[in-house]
Amino acid sequence: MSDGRYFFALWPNEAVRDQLSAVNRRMAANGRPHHADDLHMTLVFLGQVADSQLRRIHDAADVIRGRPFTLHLDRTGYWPRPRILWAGPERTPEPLSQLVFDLKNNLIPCGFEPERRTYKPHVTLHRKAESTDPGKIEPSIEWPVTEFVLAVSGGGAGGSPRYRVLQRWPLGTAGDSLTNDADSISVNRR
Ligand code: 2AM
Repeated sequence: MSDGRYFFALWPNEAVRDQLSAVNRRMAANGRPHHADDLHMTLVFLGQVADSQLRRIHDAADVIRGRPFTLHLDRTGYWPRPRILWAGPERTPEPLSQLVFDLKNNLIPCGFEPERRTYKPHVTLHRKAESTDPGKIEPSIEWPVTEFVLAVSGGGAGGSPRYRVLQRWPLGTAGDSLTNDADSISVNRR
């Protein structure tokens, strides 16, 4: 069992990340802002994973086809109990719901119980945030989603990013995966 907590997510490109960071700065929510490189939208949270499960988790993602789509991040919100300030879409696009559904479904044979709570797409901007005045993001942030990733938590010391992207899968082409080893990105065809 490795120490990190694993999750499938959407990871923003640089332009989207910069716009999210700008919204975060404008909200000035005190608390702990996420490092810009950590901004992401979780699809399915896995938690700790046994080494023996990792191969099967990759296999579950390999067969996802999905469709590219655009995510309109048009609002911020605040959840008082976890004190999280987030950005998200007013409406969940159907290809996003389908992607989450397919991932959860494919992960059942790997031993993961699907989360029962309704999926609420959000990008956490700030933790331990003071109550802020959530509202619309105008103009909305247009996020062209063309891939999903497997990421793991573990860093975060000394203000460095907390999360690391392990692997990327393009949407629309089942069976191809993009590995992201340090700074080199290559395409694996199985
Ligand atoms: P959050 O941003 O709403 O806290 C890595 O920790 C990612 O997984 C974060 O995006 C976090 O969501 C999410 N996450 C952490 N613990 C979780 C849990 N128990 N259930 C669902 N998602 C979780």
